[in-house]
Amino acid sequence: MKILVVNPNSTESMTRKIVEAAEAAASPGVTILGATAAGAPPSIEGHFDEAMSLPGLLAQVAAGEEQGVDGIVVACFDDPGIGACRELATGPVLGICEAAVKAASILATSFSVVTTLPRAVPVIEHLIHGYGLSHQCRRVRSAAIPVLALEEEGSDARQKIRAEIQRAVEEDHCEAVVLGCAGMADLTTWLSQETGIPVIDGVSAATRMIEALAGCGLQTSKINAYAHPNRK
Ligand code: 5HY
Repeated sequence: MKILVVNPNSTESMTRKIVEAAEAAASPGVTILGATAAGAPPSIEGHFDEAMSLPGLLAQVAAGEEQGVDGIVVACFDDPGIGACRELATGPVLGICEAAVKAASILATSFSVVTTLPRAVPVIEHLIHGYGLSHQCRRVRSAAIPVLALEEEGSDARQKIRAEIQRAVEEDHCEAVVLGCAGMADLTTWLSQETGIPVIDGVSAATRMIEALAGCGLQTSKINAYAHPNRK
């Protein structure tokens, strides 16, 4: 089985981190093909960056289709371009926000999300509403860190995320916490140990969910909405 894991931003160090998390989650015999969106912004922080990431993201999805991948993970917590990716793809496609919050909804009756910048909060709230899980989401919080702070040696990003998770536990009375950025994937175990609450990373969750769906021989429906794009 081959699973394409695409980082829709253009920061290679984040792609490496994402691929490591996906490979750690995947079963033996599953090959993770990592990809970075060429020409995309170095980080996705809001609607404009998200739009600018789409051409590079979709080019990688098309290349993955050429390689015959069995499923695709879109490794950005904004879940950018999921519908368009599903139109191009044969196998299942899943964004890390959808994967993480749906996993959280099974593991707990309530969860909070900790993401990077305040401007990401309404984007994620809107996604969670669309996934029908607002009633289980206590709050979407921001650690007030730029996405690329997660790539800086010696930054205090991890401490800020830990502190925000601790506030979520104390104030939101949530039963689980979701990490709201692909770049946090390498912090999952440490954060859970430090805070004493289940912490869910969307890269790992999405990888295993795609593996499960593809393993059942399931593919994206081509009846109507996700049919291949019309030729013009
Ligand atoms: C992400 N941005 O997962 C999102 C999340 C965020 O470049 N990768 C990004 O923090 O907005």
